[in-house]
Amino acid sequence: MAARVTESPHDALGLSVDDLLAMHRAMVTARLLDEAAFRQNRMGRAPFVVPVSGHEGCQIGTAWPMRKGIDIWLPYYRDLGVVLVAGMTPYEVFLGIFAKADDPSSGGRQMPAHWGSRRLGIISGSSPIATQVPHASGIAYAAKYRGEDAVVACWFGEGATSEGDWHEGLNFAGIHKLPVVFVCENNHYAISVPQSKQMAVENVADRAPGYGFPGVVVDGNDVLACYGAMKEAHERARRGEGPTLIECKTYRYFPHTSDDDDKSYRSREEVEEARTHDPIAGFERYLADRGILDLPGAASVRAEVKEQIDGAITAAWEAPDPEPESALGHVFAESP
Ligand SMILES: Cc1ncc(C[n+]2csc(CCOP(=O)(O)OP(=O)(O)O)c2C)c(N)n1
Ligand SMILES: [Mg+2]
Repeated sequence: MAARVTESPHDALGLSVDDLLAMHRAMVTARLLDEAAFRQNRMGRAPFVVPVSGHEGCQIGTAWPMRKGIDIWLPYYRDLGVVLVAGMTPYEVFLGIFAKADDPSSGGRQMPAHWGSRRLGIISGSSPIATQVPHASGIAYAAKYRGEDAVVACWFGEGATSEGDWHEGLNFAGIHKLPVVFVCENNHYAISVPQSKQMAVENVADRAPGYGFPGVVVDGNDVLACYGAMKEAHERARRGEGPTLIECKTYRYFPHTSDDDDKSYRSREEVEEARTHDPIAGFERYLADRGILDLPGAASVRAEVKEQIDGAITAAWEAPDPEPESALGHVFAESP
Protein backbone atom coordinates (compact mmCIF):
# COMPACT_ATOMS: atom_id res chain seq x y z
CA MET A 1 0.00 0.00 0.00
CA ALA A 2 1.35 3.42 -0.92
CA ALA A 3 2.31 5.61 2.02
CA ARG A 4 -0.25 8.32 2.60
CA VAL A 5 1.22 11.79 2.77
CA THR A 6 -0.40 13.48 5.75
CA GLU A 7 -0.32 17.22 6.05
CA SER A 8 1.44 18.52 9.16
CA PRO A 9 -0.45 20.92 11.45
CA HIS A 10 1.87 23.77 10.45
CA ASP A 11 1.11 23.23 6.74
CA ALA A 12 -2.59 23.49 7.46
CA LEU A 13 -1.88 26.75 9.34
CA GLY A 14 0.14 28.17 6.44
CA LEU A 15 3.40 28.29 8.43
CA SER A 16 6.69 27.77 6.59
CA VAL A 17 9.75 26.00 7.98
CA ASP A 18 11.35 29.44 8.39
CA ASP A 19 8.32 30.56 10.45
CA LEU A 20 8.65 27.50 12.68
CA LEU A 21 12.34 28.07 13.25
CA ALA A 22 11.75 31.75 14.04
CA MET A 23 8.99 30.83 16.49
CA HIS A 24 11.28 28.30 18.14
CA ARG A 25 14.05 30.89 18.46
CA ALA A 26 11.63 33.37 20.03
CA MET A 27 10.51 30.78 22.58
CA VAL A 28 14.12 29.92 23.45
CA THR A 29 14.95 33.64 23.73
CA ALA A 30 12.11 34.18 26.20
CA ARG A 31 13.19 31.18 28.30
CA LEU A 32 16.90 31.99 28.40
CA LEU A 33 16.26 35.68 28.97
CA ASP A 34 14.00 34.76 31.88
CA GLU A 35 16.63 32.54 33.46
CA ALA A 36 19.31 35.19 32.93
CA ALA A 37 17.11 37.90 34.46
CA PHE A 38 16.54 35.72 37.53
CA ARG A 39 20.31 35.26 37.90
CA GLN A 40 20.76 39.05 37.69
CA ASN A 41 18.19 39.34 40.47
CA ARG A 42 20.02 36.85 42.67
CA MET A 43 23.28 38.74 41.98
CA GLY A 44 21.64 41.88 43.38
CA ARG A 45 21.70 43.73 40.06
CA ALA A 46 18.01 43.43 39.14
CA PRO A 47 15.64 44.51 41.93
CA PHE A 48 12.54 42.86 40.47
CA VAL A 49 11.88 40.35 37.70
CA VAL A 50 8.69 38.72 36.44
CA PRO A 51 9.16 35.21 35.09
CA VAL A 52 7.70 33.91 31.84
CA SER A 53 8.99 30.29 31.85
CA GLY A 54 6.17 27.89 31.00
CA HIS A 55 4.14 30.54 29.13
CA GLU A 56 6.29 30.62 25.96
CA GLY A 57 3.88 28.51 23.88
CA CYS A 58 0.86 30.69 24.44
CA GLN A 59 2.77 33.97 24.25
CA ILE A 60 4.72 33.29 21.06
CA GLY A 61 1.76 31.49 19.46
CA THR A 62 -0.82 34.20 20.11
CA ALA A 63 1.55 37.08 19.30
CA TRP A 64 2.70 35.60 15.99
CA PRO A 65 -0.32 36.51 13.77
CA MET A 66 -0.15 40.18 14.85
CA ARG A 67 0.99 42.63 12.14
CA LYS A 68 3.81 44.94 13.14
CA GLY A 69 3.15 48.62 12.50
CA ILE A 70 -0.61 48.06 12.11
CA ASP A 71 -1.97 46.15 15.10
CA ILE A 72 -1.97 47.35 18.71
CA TRP A 73 -0.54 45.34 21.61
CA LEU A 74 -1.69 45.44 25.23
CA PRO A 75 0.44 42.88 27.04
CA TYR A 76 0.55 42.32 30.81
CA TYR A 77 3.65 42.06 32.99
CA ARG A 78 4.34 38.35 32.28
CA ASP A 79 4.37 38.87 28.49
CA LEU A 80 8.09 38.92 27.75
CA GLY A 81 7.44 36.49 24.87
CA VAL A 82 4.74 38.75 23.43
CA VAL A 83 6.92 41.87 23.46
CA LEU A 84 9.84 39.97 21.90
CA VAL A 85 7.56 39.02 19.00
CA ALA A 86 6.39 42.65 18.80
CA GLY A 87 10.03 43.62 18.22
CA MET A 88 11.44 44.52 21.62
CA THR A 89 15.07 43.40 21.85
CA PRO A 90 16.80 41.62 24.75
CA TYR A 91 18.95 44.77 25.14
CA GLU A 92 15.80 46.89 25.58
CA VAL A 93 14.38 44.38 28.05
CA PHE A 94 17.52 44.60 30.19
CA LEU A 95 17.50 48.41 29.95
CA GLY A 96 14.14 48.14 31.72
CA ILE A 97 15.31 45.55 34.24
CA PHE A 98 18.32 47.73 35.16
CA ALA A 99 16.20 50.95 35.15
CA LYS A 100 18.31 52.71 32.53
CA ALA A 101 17.58 56.01 30.80
CA ASP A 102 16.99 54.44 27.37
CA ASP A 103 14.47 51.85 28.63
CA PRO A 104 11.71 52.16 25.98
CA SER A 105 8.90 51.49 28.46
CA SER A 106 9.48 54.37 30.88
CA GLY A 107 13.08 55.58 30.76
CA GLY A 108 13.76 53.45 33.82
CA ARG A 109 11.03 55.09 35.90
CA GLN A 110 8.35 52.36 36.04
CA MET A 111 8.74 48.90 37.55
CA PRO A 112 10.27 46.48 35.04
CA ALA A 113 7.82 44.47 32.88
CA HIS A 114 5.38 47.36 32.54
CA TRP A 115 5.90 47.17 28.80
CA GLY A 116 5.37 50.14 26.53
CA SER A 117 6.76 51.24 23.19
CA ARG A 118 5.54 53.99 20.91
CA ARG A 119 7.73 52.57 18.12
CA LEU A 120 6.16 49.10 18.38
CA GLY A 121 2.55 50.02 19.18
CA ILE A 122 2.72 48.54 22.68
CA ILE A 123 0.43 50.42 25.08
CA SER A 124 2.02 51.11 28.49
CA GLY A 125 0.58 48.96 31.22
CA SER A 126 -0.52 50.07 34.66
CA SER A 127 0.07 47.98 37.78
CA PRO A 128 -3.59 47.42 38.75
CA ILE A 129 -4.64 44.11 37.23
CA ALA A 130 -6.99 44.19 34.19
CA THR A 131 -6.84 47.95 33.60
CA GLN A 132 -5.53 47.19 30.09
CA VAL A 133 -8.83 45.48 29.21
CA PRO A 134 -11.07 48.59 28.98
CA HIS A 135 -8.12 50.35 27.33
CA ALA A 136 -8.06 47.62 24.67
CA SER A 137 -11.78 47.97 24.01
CA GLY A 138 -11.51 51.75 23.86
CA ILE A 139 -8.64 51.59 21.38
CA ALA A 140 -10.52 49.02 19.30
CA TYR A 141 -13.57 51.32 19.33
CA ALA A 142 -11.41 54.18 18.07
CA ALA A 143 -9.94 51.99 15.31
CA LYS A 144 -13.41 50.93 14.18
CA TYR A 145 -14.79 54.49 14.36
CA ARG A 146 -11.92 55.76 12.21
CA GLY A 147 -12.24 52.90 9.74
CA GLU A 148 -8.71 51.68 10.43
CA ASP A 149 -7.63 48.10 9.74
CA ALA A 150 -5.95 47.65 13.16
CA VAL A 151 -6.63 44.65 15.35
CA VAL A 152 -6.11 45.13 19.09
CA ALA A 153 -4.86 42.24 21.21
CA CYS A 154 -5.02 42.20 24.98
CA TRP A 155 -3.31 39.60 27.19
CA PHE A 156 -3.96 38.88 30.89
CA GLY A 157 -3.96 36.09 33.46
CA GLU A 158 -7.02 34.21 34.71
CA GLY A 159 -6.83 36.19 37.97
CA ALA A 160 -7.47 39.37 35.98
CA THR A 161 -10.83 37.97 34.92
CA SER A 162 -12.13 38.42 38.50
CA GLU A 163 -11.82 42.19 38.12
CA GLY A 164 -14.72 44.48 37.20
CA ASP A 165 -12.57 46.14 34.53
CA TRP A 166 -12.33 42.82 32.72
CA HIS A 167 -16.10 42.30 32.55
CA GLU A 168 -16.76 45.90 31.53
CA GLY A 169 -14.14 45.74 28.80
CA LEU A 170 -15.47 42.50 27.31
CA ASN A 171 -19.10 43.64 27.54
CA PHE A 172 -18.35 46.88 25.68
CA ALA A 173 -16.34 45.00 23.02
CA GLY A 174 -19.24 42.58 22.49
CA ILE A 175 -21.87 45.32 22.19
CA HIS A 176 -19.89 47.20 19.54
CA LYS A 177 -18.43 44.12 17.76
CA LEU A 178 -14.96 45.56 18.17
CA PRO A 179 -11.80 44.30 16.41
CA VAL A 180 -10.16 43.01 19.58
CA VAL A 181 -8.82 39.64 20.71
CA PHE A 182 -8.70 38.85 24.42
CA VAL A 183 -6.07 36.29 25.39
CA CYS A 184 -6.16 34.67 28.83
CA GLU A 185 -2.97 32.92 29.91
CA ASN A 186 -4.50 30.61 32.49
CA ASN A 187 -1.70 29.34 34.73
CA HIS A 188 -4.22 28.42 37.48
CA TYR A 189 -2.83 30.82 40.08
CA ALA A 190 -3.11 34.52 40.81
CA ILE A 191 0.05 34.71 42.91
CA SER A 192 -0.97 32.25 45.66
CA VAL A 193 -4.71 32.12 44.93
CA PRO A 194 -5.77 29.04 42.95
CA GLN A 195 -8.39 29.27 40.23
CA SER A 196 -10.96 27.41 42.35
CA LYS A 197 -10.99 30.36 44.79
CA GLN A 198 -11.50 32.89 42.01
CA MET A 199 -14.31 31.57 39.84
CA ALA A 200 -17.05 28.97 39.92
CA VAL A 201 -16.56 27.94 36.28
CA GLU A 202 -13.94 25.60 34.86
CA ASN A 203 -13.09 27.69 31.82
CA VAL A 204 -12.67 31.45 31.59
CA ALA A 205 -13.66 31.03 27.93
CA ASP A 206 -17.13 29.87 29.01
CA ARG A 207 -17.91 33.46 29.94
CA ALA A 208 -17.53 34.82 26.39
CA PRO A 209 -21.04 33.86 25.19
CA GLY A 210 -22.37 36.03 28.03
CA TYR A 211 -20.85 39.00 26.18
CA GLY A 212 -22.03 37.83 22.78
CA PHE A 213 -18.88 36.44 21.19
CA PRO A 214 -17.03 33.13 21.01
CA GLY A 215 -14.66 31.80 23.65
CA VAL A 216 -12.19 29.05 22.84
CA VAL A 217 -9.99 26.91 25.06
CA VAL A 218 -6.59 25.87 23.72
CA ASP A 219 -3.61 23.95 25.04
CA GLY A 220 -1.38 26.86 26.00
CA ASN A 221 1.68 24.61 25.88
CA ASP A 222 1.10 23.94 22.18
CA VAL A 223 2.47 26.93 20.30
CA LEU A 224 0.81 25.89 17.03
CA ALA A 225 -2.62 25.45 18.64
CA CYS A 226 -2.27 28.93 20.15
CA TYR A 227 -1.18 30.33 16.80
CA GLY A 228 -4.16 28.72 15.06
CA ALA A 229 -6.67 30.10 17.57
CA MET A 230 -5.19 33.61 17.33
CA LYS A 231 -5.02 33.53 13.54
CA GLU A 232 -8.71 32.72 13.33
CA ALA A 233 -9.63 35.35 15.95
CA HIS A 234 -7.48 37.96 14.19
CA GLU A 235 -9.15 37.23 10.83
CA ARG A 236 -12.59 37.37 12.44
CA ALA A 237 -11.75 40.78 13.94
CA ARG A 238 -10.58 42.07 10.55
CA ARG A 239 -13.78 40.86 8.89
CA GLY A 240 -15.73 43.08 11.29
CA GLU A 241 -17.31 40.13 13.11
CA GLY A 242 -16.12 41.24 16.54
CA PRO A 243 -14.06 39.97 19.46
CA THR A 244 -12.91 36.51 20.50
CA LEU A 245 -11.78 35.31 23.91
CA ILE A 246 -8.96 32.75 23.74
CA GLU A 247 -8.08 30.87 26.92
CA CYS A 248 -4.67 29.18 26.88
CA LYS A 249 -4.24 26.59 29.64
CA THR A 250 -0.67 26.76 30.83
CA TYR A 251 1.55 26.91 33.93
CA ARG A 252 4.31 29.12 35.31
CA TYR A 253 7.43 27.27 36.45
CA PHE A 254 8.97 29.97 38.64
CA PRO A 255 7.46 31.98 41.51
CA HIS A 256 5.03 34.77 40.61
CA THR A 257 7.88 37.30 40.71
CA SER A 258 11.35 37.43 42.24
CA ASP A 259 9.60 38.64 45.44
CA ASP A 260 7.40 35.55 45.79
CA ASP A 261 8.01 32.17 47.45
CA ASP A 262 5.78 29.67 45.68
CA LYS A 263 6.71 26.85 48.06
CA SER A 264 4.14 28.27 50.46
CA TYR A 265 1.19 27.50 48.16
CA ARG A 266 2.09 24.72 45.68
CA SER A 267 4.00 21.46 45.96
CA ARG A 268 7.27 20.72 44.17
CA GLU A 269 5.60 17.61 42.71
CA GLU A 270 2.95 19.78 41.08
CA VAL A 271 5.60 22.02 39.50
CA GLU A 272 7.65 19.02 38.33
CA GLU A 273 4.57 17.43 36.77
CA ALA A 274 3.78 20.67 34.93
CA ARG A 275 7.33 20.76 33.58
CA THR A 276 6.68 17.48 31.74
CA HIS A 277 4.40 19.57 29.46
CA ASP A 278 7.11 22.11 28.67
CA PRO A 279 6.05 24.07 25.55
CA ILE A 280 9.63 24.33 24.23
CA ALA A 281 10.41 20.63 24.66
CA GLY A 282 7.07 19.76 23.03
CA PHE A 283 7.76 22.01 20.05
CA GLU A 284 11.29 20.65 19.70
CA ARG A 285 9.83 17.11 19.52
CA TYR A 286 7.44 18.31 16.81
CA LEU A 287 10.31 19.85 14.83
CA ALA A 288 12.58 16.81 15.29
CA ASP A 289 9.84 14.38 14.20
CA ARG A 290 9.56 16.26 10.92
CA GLY A 291 13.29 16.59 10.33
CA ILE A 292 13.14 20.39 10.73
CA LEU A 293 15.44 20.80 13.74
CA ASP A 294 17.43 18.03 15.42
CA LEU A 295 18.94 18.02 18.91
CA PRO A 296 22.33 19.52 17.91
CA GLY A 297 20.44 22.15 15.89
CA ALA A 298 18.37 23.09 18.94
CA ALA A 299 21.54 23.21 21.06
CA SER A 300 23.20 25.63 18.66
CA VAL A 301 20.13 27.88 18.70
CA ARG A 302 20.44 27.97 22.50
CA ALA A 303 24.16 28.80 22.27
CA GLU A 304 23.53 31.66 19.82
CA VAL A 305 20.68 33.06 21.88
CA LYS A 306 22.73 32.81 25.07
CA GLU A 307 25.54 34.79 23.45
CA GLN A 308 23.07 37.46 22.32
CA ILE A 309 21.61 37.70 25.83
CA ASP A 310 25.03 37.89 27.49
CA GLY A 311 25.92 40.76 25.13
CA ALA A 312 22.62 42.49 25.89
CA ILE A 313 23.24 42.25 29.65
CA THR A 314 26.74 43.71 29.40
CA ALA A 315 25.63 46.56 27.14
CA ALA A 316 22.53 47.38 29.20
CA TRP A 317 24.45 47.29 32.48
CA GLU A 318 26.91 49.83 31.08
CA ALA A 319 24.19 52.10 29.63
CA PRO A 320 23.60 55.47 31.35
CA ASP A 321 21.24 55.83 34.31
CA PRO A 322 18.40 58.37 34.07
CA GLU A 323 19.17 61.92 35.19
CA PRO A 324 17.97 62.48 38.78
CA GLU A 325 16.01 65.52 37.53
CA SER A 326 13.75 63.22 35.47
CA ALA A 327 12.40 61.40 38.55
CA LEU A 328 9.15 63.37 38.65
CA GLY A 329 8.54 63.34 34.89
CA HIS A 330 5.04 62.15 33.90
CA VAL A 331 3.98 62.39 37.54
CA PHE A 332 2.78 66.00 37.78
CA ALA A 333 1.60 68.30 35.00
CA GLU A 334 4.58 69.88 33.32
CA SER A 335 4.76 73.36 31.87
CA PRO A 336 5.30 73.29 28.13
C1 LIG B 1 -6.36 45.41 41.17
C2 LIG B 1 -5.17 44.66 41.68
N1 LIG B 1 -5.32 43.77 42.68
C3 LIG B 1 -4.25 43.05 43.11
C4 LIG B 1 -3.01 43.24 42.55
C5 LIG B 1 -1.82 42.42 43.04
N2 LIG B 1 -1.49 41.42 42.01
C6 LIG B 1 -0.47 41.60 41.14
S1 LIG B 1 -0.31 40.34 40.07
C7 LIG B 1 -1.60 39.50 40.77
C8 LIG B 1 -2.01 38.16 40.25
C9 LIG B 1 -2.68 38.16 38.94
O1 LIG B 1 -2.83 36.83 38.51
P1 LIG B 1 -3.21 36.45 37.03
O2 LIG B 1 -4.08 37.49 36.45
O3 LIG B 1 -3.70 35.06 37.04
O4 LIG B 1 -1.82 36.54 36.24
P2 LIG B 1 -0.49 35.71 36.49
O5 LIG B 1 0.37 36.54 37.38
O6 LIG B 1 -0.88 34.40 37.11
O7 LIG B 1 0.14 35.52 35.16
C10 LIG B 1 -2.14 40.23 41.83
C11 LIG B 1 -3.26 39.76 42.67
C12 LIG B 1 -2.89 44.20 41.52
N3 LIG B 1 -1.73 44.44 40.90
N4 LIG B 1 -3.98 44.88 41.10
MG1 LIG C 1 -2.65 33.30 36.77
